[in-house]
This record gives sequence, structure tokens and C-alpha cells, in this order.
Amino acid sequence: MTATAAERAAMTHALEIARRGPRGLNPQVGAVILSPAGDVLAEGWHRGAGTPHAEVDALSKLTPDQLRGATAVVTLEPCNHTGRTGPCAQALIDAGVARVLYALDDPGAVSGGGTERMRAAGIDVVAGEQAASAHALIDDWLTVQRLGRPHVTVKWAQSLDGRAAAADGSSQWITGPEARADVHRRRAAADAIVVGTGTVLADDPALTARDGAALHPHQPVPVVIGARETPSDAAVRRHPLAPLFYPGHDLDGVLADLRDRGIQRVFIEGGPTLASAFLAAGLADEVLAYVAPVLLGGPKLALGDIGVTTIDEARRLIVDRWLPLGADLLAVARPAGAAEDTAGSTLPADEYISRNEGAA
Ligand code: AOF
Ligand code: ZN
Repeated sequence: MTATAAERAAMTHALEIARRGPRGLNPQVGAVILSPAGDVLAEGWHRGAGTPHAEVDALSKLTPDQLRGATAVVTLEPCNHTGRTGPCAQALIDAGVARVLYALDDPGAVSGGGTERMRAAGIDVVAGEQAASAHALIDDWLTVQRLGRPHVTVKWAQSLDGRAAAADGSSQWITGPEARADVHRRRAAADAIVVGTGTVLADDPALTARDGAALHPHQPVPVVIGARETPSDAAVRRHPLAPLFYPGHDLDGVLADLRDRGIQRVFIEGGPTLASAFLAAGLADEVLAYVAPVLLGGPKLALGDIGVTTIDEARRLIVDRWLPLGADLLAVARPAGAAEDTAGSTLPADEYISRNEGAA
């Protein structure tokens, strides 16, 4: 049997309360328990790694009598593993729940399989209700599960002739205010913002996400990669979040460490050496190129060596959007040939941006 009206409404609510939980190592998950008549008995949500899962949070609010024959509506397939907490599939079986409706399969090799376990115990299990909305909610987390690393956006601003700075290194400002405001909105949608030490020394960026002069309520963690020392009076040291410093150039190692910290989206902001290194390593899921109608000439190119020596090796991109921003133009692009949903392209970029807007 497909979902009833009460179950559909419960799923919509479960997706809302899931957002109360933090983005991080674990997915945001919501659960609602309904009586056999379809009345809401309890709700629960997951508050982050190490805390009870959404189903268990909801179950804990009810007596055994209330639970017998109830329906559990959950945004993610109830887990089947004993991790930091016990398996939710077993908790639902033990509670005597008659029916479970969930939105998305758990992609985890270890955590998945809850459906089979519950069905074997006689529970009526229905999958896929509002799966698209659930996917949109935890798309970043799913990307991390799939790639084993955070989603990576490589951003740069360039002159029409492909330069990132004038010959003397000065680069403020190539693009206009609309393009810069767009960068700040996209920074706010990321969990971390990454620069090389060269950019810290040349530009002294604050690496905050700002709306005019005001700090955006969601700030990405500032990350500095490279061997050189960040000066004690560098602006990045005054960022509201403590910066992470990675000496050296082990990009895979940096991404793995960021993943382990629960970071799901990173924004690579420069300069050309770092952007080129991420592109050369095939570690860019999204490219944002802001192009300004100005000519700079000279040697300061937006990108250096990305491992392309002949035209056959050119990195072809698919442009999802050409976006005019004042006098400038933004290309929102991704590598051609990347698996369709590894690039975070399942959601329009604007949805990522709006997700963190107003989030604390
Ligand atoms: C659920 N309900 O609310 C969540 C689930 O090691 P643990 O115990 O923190 O488990 C984390 C894994 O459990 C996580 O990677 C994901 O597969 C699943 N998350 N499952 O049934 C929940 N948050
Ligand atoms: Zn669980």
C-alpha cells in the first residue's frame, strides 16, 4: 500500500524537523510516529554523531502500549548497524511497530539493510515517499558517502583575457560588486573555504561570508594550505571560526581530514596555484569562473599547469549556467564526464545557497 494522506503529511513534517539537527558527520534525519488511526504520537530528530538516531528519539517519548501497531515515518531508511548507537531497525521491531515508511535508502555498506531486517520481522515497509526532498536535504552527506571526500568547488575571478592579477600581483578588484556579493552568498553555502598561503600573503583575505558589512549567520571554516607561515596579524586569524592550517600540499589528505571533521562542501578560493592543483588532481566537482570585462595582459594567469600539455587532454566542462552579474559573467560549470550526481549537480546551485541562508 502506498502512503496515506496522514503519512504524507508526517513525512513532510519529518523533513522539516530533520533540519533542526546539525550538518556534519551524520545525516540530518527526522521521524514521526503515527497511531494506527493516523494521529501524530511523537516526533524525533537526530542531533549529530554520538546522539540517538531520529527513530529512537521519537520512540523514547512513547509507552509500549502506544507503540504497538504504530507507523513510523522516517526520512532515511532505519539503520541496521550498531555504531555509536544500536540499530534502529531492531528498535522498531522491538517496539512492535506495524508499518515503516521512509524516504531514502541508507547508502552505507554497514548501516544499510534495515529494510530486509524489518520485513523479515513482519513489518510492512514502504520506501521512496518524498525521496527527492530527502535527497535535497542530505545531498552533501550523500556526496561524501559516494566520493569518500567533501564536494569541491573551485572558484576564481579573471579578466576577459584570463588573468587573475595585474603584472605587479594586484588583483583587487577585477570583478564588480554584484559578482563579489554572489561569491559571499556561495561562501555561506559552504562548510569550509580554502586558500593557499600565497593568497594569504598577497591578499590577506578575511575568508568570512558577508552580506554588505554584516557577517552571514553561517560561516565556513577558513582553511589555509601551504608551507609558508601565516603572519600573526593576518586577517584570517580574526575569523569568527578558528582557522585550520595544513602545511604541505597533500590535497587528498586535507580533504580526508576535512571529511573526518564533518565538512561536506568546500570552496577553493585561490589562488591560481591551489586552484590548478585541485583541477590537476581531478578534485573539482564544480568550477565557478567569474569573468570581468577588463584586460590585464601579462603573466599572472588565472590557472597555471593543470596537467594539460596537448589539446586532446583539455579539461572539457559542462556549463550548467551562464549568469550575468552586473557587468561580469559567471560560468557555473562541472567536469564533463563526471558521474552525473557526483558533482552536486542534482540541485540547482541556488538551492545550496538558500539552504544555509539564515541558518545559525
Ligand atoms: C538512522 N536514523 O537518525 C540516522 C541514521 O555511528 P552512528 O550510530 O552515529 O550511525 C551513523 C550512521 O547511521 C550514518 O552514517 C547513517 O548511515 C545512519 N544514520 N540512521 O536510522 C538516524 N542519523
Ligand atoms: Zn539508526
